[in-house]
Amino acid sequence: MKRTCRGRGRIRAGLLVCAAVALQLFAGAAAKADDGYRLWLRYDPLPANVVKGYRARVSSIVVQGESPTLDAVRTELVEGCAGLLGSSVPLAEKVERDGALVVGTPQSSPLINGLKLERELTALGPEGFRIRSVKLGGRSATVIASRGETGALYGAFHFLRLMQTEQPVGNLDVSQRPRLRLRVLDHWDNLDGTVERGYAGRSLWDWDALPGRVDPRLRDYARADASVGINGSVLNNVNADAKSLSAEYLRKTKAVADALRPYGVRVYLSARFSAPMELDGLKTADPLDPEVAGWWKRKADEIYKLIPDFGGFLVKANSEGQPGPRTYGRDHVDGANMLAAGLAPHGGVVIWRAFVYDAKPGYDRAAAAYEQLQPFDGRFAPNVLLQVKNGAIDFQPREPFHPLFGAMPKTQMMLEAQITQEYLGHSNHLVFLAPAWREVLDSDTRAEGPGSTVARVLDGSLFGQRLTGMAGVANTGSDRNWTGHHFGQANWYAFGRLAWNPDTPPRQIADEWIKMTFTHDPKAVAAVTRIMLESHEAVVDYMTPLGLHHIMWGGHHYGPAPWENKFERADWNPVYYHKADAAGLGFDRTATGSNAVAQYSPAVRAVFGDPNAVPEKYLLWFHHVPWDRRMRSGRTLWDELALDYQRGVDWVRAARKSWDALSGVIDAERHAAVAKKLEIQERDAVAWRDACLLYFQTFSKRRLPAGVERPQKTLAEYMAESILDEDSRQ
Ligand code: GCV
Repeated sequence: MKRTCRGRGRIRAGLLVCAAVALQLFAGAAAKADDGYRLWLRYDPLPANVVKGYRARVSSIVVQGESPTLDAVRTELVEGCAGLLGSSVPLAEKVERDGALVVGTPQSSPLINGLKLERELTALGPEGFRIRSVKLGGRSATVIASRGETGALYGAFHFLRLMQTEQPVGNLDVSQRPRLRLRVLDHWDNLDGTVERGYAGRSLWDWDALPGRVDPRLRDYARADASVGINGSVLNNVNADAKSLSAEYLRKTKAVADALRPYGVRVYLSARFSAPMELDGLKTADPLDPEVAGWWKRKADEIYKLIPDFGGFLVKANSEGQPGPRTYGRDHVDGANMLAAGLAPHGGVVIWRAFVYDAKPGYDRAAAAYEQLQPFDGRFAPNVLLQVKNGAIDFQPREPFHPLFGAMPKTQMMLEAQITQEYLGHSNHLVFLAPAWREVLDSDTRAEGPGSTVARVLDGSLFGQRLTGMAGVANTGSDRNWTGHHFGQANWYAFGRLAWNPDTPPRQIADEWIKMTFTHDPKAVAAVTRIMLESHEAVVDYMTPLGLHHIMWGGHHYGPAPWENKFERADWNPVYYHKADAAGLGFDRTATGSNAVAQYSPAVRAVFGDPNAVPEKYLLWFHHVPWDRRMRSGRTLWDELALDYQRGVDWVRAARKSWDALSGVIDAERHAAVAKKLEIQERDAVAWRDACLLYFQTFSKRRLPAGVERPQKTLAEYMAESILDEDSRQ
């Protein structure tokens, strides 16, 4: 990558280069300033009175030392400060006036070295940072220091965020370190440029053009990641093509790794378990075969020669048709540990997915992962992590926490969240996912008594796991605004913020993101915050209230199809999940049914397993209950269900009104784009309500309660075709 903003003796020249680079950053953004390309790193000028306060604090930028990451720090601060403050802030070699911003590590910066911060920086680790207002040689300065250059970059982004959100920067004393070590985006990107479950255009990686041409957009991707602390990127789909491990594709991956590295983003690859057979004609991929183990070891050596900081392999094994150790009569531990042995000498990890389920007749899919993996607790190698989806089915609008959390104390466990909205209206519906993720993170597994939250399983404070992490299935693509829906950007942002600190309140995340992305207008911020914070609950209301799940149209998973029963595999059919009949609704996972509830610790089981104790939001997940069951509101189940669906529709209408009222505050282009999406969302919410209620009514045989609108179409019409039409694809 081209070096920018050089140091000693070349400050003026460096500044010009920086300014040029600054203009190039988000090149093309200039043509359409508010097309969403700049994400939350817009750096548009702050109001004059705010700038006045910051000017004295930010009068020069001092980043001593030379490296691609330090260049990135310089470039970001030069552009960010110039943009926010409305005029350039010079780079300097030393502190010559009040208001210097001094950034770096004790190794790179004699100024920072002189501050004797080693002990505190060591405690914060190479990605943590310290920001302090200090006196340097009698001048006031702000120091952003870290033990590692990536930490210094994170600190620079933190400082910029303070200004972007108009926070005081006068008397700073901030210490931060990430709670989780691996903060990774999983891209389900195929080598042909398509993205599985991607709704924002094509893949960001142009495999055909790589390694010769590296899209400059990759740097903006890396900047966005770094700005929220994301430090890893799995480039290819977990439904992996063995070719991604071929010498040809590894050279392409190296080019991507080189582009992301300055921003602290390491690349990982999804590994197809049968790759030794497909790439080199081995007779088997049996993990206990020495030839196979040797192949993987040599492959790891080959990769690390090209990419010394390669993160490791993500593996979907023996799931949905993918090969794995069980294909060869071995188990998950045999498979994961064999791969781990090849990566260990290089410091790489294996991220083994727990999304495994078999097509056994009469079983409960929600119980499958636990059955298959829990018995292996304590047997995975030290560089293996088990990546567990938030719930036991599959990224549903709402799921109770996965029973594996808390059940494998001797296994290093990561959370897999889905940022892309496979089951949540694709890139058409406005759904802010931070509250949903917090619901899982805050869930109490009770594994070690009260307070044994999923967040504490993940960060190692409950069981002492050394490797920690969180992965998010990315929602990025080649669309100009990256995520299809402008509000999809908020979920990318929120994922990074929660992976950095799983305790971050969703309200804070929304507030920051809105101010950085849309507006500082207090009324508008309040209105948009409200829309965002309420949105997840509303989508659950109009899609799957009270614990319903997986009742989407098959295949594309967009829109309602609770009637669907066409797939050969029972557990791919909505009817398998809701079990509606004349007696009632819901999946009995108690002792009278599948007894999957027994996989939770006794204290949790006692709550989830009791229809009178379970939170009603999970009622139909665990229980089959009569249509006339009295709910806590005093209403019957049928009436409650119907009113929940209606409430979801009402919410979308109210959100549309609130959004319309912001037309003068939000720029016209993004305002109109979001308004159009909300229109689709309302149409879809109505379809969800009508289709589900009409269908469930064929079992309940009850009238719709007062307050629920008459359906707009007949059940036959809804069943005739999915709502994923041309409009829904935009
Ligand atoms: C990548 C669900 C999705 C699949 C996905 C799978 C997984 O089944 O529908 O597209 O495959 O989850 O997480 O592996």
